[in-house]
Amino acid sequence: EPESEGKASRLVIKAERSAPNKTQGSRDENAAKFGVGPPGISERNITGAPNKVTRLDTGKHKVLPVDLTSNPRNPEAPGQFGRAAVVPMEDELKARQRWKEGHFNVYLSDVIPVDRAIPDTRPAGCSENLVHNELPTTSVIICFVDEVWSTLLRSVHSVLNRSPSHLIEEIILVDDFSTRDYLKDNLDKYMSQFPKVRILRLKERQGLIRARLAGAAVAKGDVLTFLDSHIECNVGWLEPLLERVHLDRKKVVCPVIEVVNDKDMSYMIVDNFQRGIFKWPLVFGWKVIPEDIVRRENIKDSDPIRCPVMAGGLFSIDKTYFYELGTYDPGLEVWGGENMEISFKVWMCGGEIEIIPCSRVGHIFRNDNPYTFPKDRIKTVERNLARVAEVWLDEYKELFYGHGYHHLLNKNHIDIGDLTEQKKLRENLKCKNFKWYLNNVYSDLDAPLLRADGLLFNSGIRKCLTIQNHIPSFEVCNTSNQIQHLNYTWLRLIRQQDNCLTIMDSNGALGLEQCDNAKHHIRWLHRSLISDPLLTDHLILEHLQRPMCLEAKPTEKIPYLQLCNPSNPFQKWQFTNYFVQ
Ligand code: LR7
Ligand code: MN
Repeated sequence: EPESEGKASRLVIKAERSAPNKTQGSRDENAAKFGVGPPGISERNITGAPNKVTRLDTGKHKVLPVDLTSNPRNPEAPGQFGRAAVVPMEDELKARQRWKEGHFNVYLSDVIPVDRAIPDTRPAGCSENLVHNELPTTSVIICFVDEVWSTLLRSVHSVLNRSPSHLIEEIILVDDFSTRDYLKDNLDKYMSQFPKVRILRLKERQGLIRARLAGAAVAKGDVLTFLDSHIECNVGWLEPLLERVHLDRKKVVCPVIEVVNDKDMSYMIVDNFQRGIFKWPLVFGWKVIPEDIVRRENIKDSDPIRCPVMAGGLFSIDKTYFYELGTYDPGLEVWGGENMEISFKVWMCGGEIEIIPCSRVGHIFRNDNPYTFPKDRIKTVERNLARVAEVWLDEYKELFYGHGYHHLLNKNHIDIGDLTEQKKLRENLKCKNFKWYLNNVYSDLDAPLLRADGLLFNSGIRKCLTIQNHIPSFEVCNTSNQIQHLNYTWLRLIRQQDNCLTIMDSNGALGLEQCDNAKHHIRWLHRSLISDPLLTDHLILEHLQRPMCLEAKPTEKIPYLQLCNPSNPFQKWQFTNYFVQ
């Protein structure tokens, strides 16, 4: 007895945020069904990979031609041609102190020319591509809050210097209520030398989502092009984006996002063939199309890449189409999740999202936001994601909540706001459902609706849990017996239709009660949720102070809760099918 108690109290619930490893249920059928895709989407067995980047000067990549379009006045300047810049020894302390102004090397940004040249990193052939004469014009919308001066300027210069002027209707800088003096006092004067640049000042902090909407509302171009405020547009970045929108106004297109190194400000080329994807719980990432697929389907490095989701910051969209889609959900706050929302909306409501490899834009990736959040950052993003899940994921929202977001189901804990408008919009637009999206757009995602199902077998009495008239008992296992069929859900409920297995009284007797995803006292830990390898076959009621296990007592008809004991076979349970390990 003491032995088992000691074990039990050491039990730790596994961190749910570490996504499940492998799926048993194969989704190959779905992949095979996929027919609409251009190269790069219809593949099977795509293996995940981070957004790998390769330094330009490592010698692994061929030397790239430099950007001559900006014809640098000062070829020897630090950071020129996208080279790494170096902080002089005597200024190291200063550079370190200034890091926090932007969470990147602000010192170096300030010494690099605001109109520096960068290497033309486009795949071969891009510079010879032809585009239509009558391309739509675009309004470039750059939102910022407390952006570093030199970086904001470099963003604007790169747009002006590397875009055909007749295609730029305007550049709208949306100041999301910055607090820094140089942005309030000097920006208008600096930008007044560029007639196309307009500054829109928001009266209070809106967050990037509503700031973009404010920019869109005053935009006069045919196409909206959103950019972050710490980017460098590369040679010929704009024409291929507009060409694509011109060919099909429902294409929402992104440049390849390259990396401006946060430490030395060098311009780094990224690997080819990367798709924007997400993992549960709606975490954005990149996934390389495997080499054999690229070979078999003869994908060229300049071919558009269809993406299940976009990164969020850099894209072009036809303005009237953006409004047809109802823009972003204006109920999203400050930062995060809006890329998921627009991506699901575009795909499910008749559009497409593509990365255009001939269009390339460098972006400074930072480890931290250099601005403050009006409310808690984590809570803001969680709430945004919950809104997206509620509106777009249908029954698959259980996978979202089941990957570490159970607490969002507790309505007392969080208010995700009113969703009526968003749901109505989805209906009015006659959008397809999330299952369609999974089958047709993102077939390589593991998305089993349940963790496990089938019969629940007890190793001790070698019988199956049977539920008749709301009363659990045991009978000889029989697959054709419907009252033995159970689901084990992402919210960790053991469910038969609308009824869930629960504890009935203080003696530990089991019974059934109405299922409700918000109820935490009916959740059971099993298998991959339990860190103790000796207890993974057990079913542990989650909410109790001291972990208690479901046990089949050979002497009783009804299962009971008992102290967990790793070696007790009457506490070991197995479902017929597991969809995650
Ligand atoms: O409250 C705010 N108001 C703003 O105007 C917060 C931010 N902003 C501005 C900010 O100054 C910046 O220009 O909005 C822009 C984006 O904010 P970042 O740079 O802090 O975001 P990020 O680059 O870390 O994050 C990515 O995900 C965000 C999720 O909401 C946005 O979609 C960003 O645009 C997006 N950036 C990219 O897609 C670039 C590539 C990153 C990747 C992958
Ligand atoms: Mn950014």
